[in-house]
Amino acid sequence: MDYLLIIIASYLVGSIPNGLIVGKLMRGVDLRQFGSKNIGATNAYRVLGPWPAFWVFLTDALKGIVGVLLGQLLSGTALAQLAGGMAAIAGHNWSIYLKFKGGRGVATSLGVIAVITPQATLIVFIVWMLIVYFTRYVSLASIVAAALAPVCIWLLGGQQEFFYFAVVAALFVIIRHRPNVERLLKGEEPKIKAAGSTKD
Ligand code: NKO
Repeated sequence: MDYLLIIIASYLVGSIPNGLIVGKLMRGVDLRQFGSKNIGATNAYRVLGPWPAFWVFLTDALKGIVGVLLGQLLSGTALAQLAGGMAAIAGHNWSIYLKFKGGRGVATSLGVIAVITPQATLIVFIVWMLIVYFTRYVSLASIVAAALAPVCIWLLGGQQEFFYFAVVAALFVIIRHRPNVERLLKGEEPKIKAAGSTKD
């Protein structure tokens, strides 16, 4: 019963489309119609600019944190925390408010692992930043960072449940980036510009 409540509550929280809300509130723009048409922080940056992107990232990551905390509050076991986190990610990716469409789950997954394994989170975040800096492909950075998460947890000797959770979360991130992967392979994925840059 606890688990059902944790999963439903976290799924509903995860479903909140922050990218859509921030876009509408701050710029009167529907992110689903511009750029990559994704509702994540990257497309918010691309279409709306750095500040809206910051808010989308923060609130999307917060949904993952809230999922874990709901598991903590309503049950307390590691498994319940992971169930809450996973339900929040699923809500973000397949939102009940968006006819089961949604985002890629990168920021929300980061929120979850930030609570359960801060050390591994720091490493994957740094790797993500380096890949974005050197290649300018955010999608590539997210895919590599996600794949690295379970490896880091394993190398750091984290709990086995955390490792399995990270494998599934990484697979979610990767499958949600399918359109990006197709564009990357065709050499058509747009690179992200540095803030304030006038270069294409
Ligand atoms: O619009 O399709 P797009 O080009 O926007 O976007 C591709 C992008 C989508 O993701 C986002 C979220 C950006 C969040 C920035 C912080 C990232 C830190 C990354 C760590 C990855 C952790 C995954 C953990 C899995 C277990 O990719």
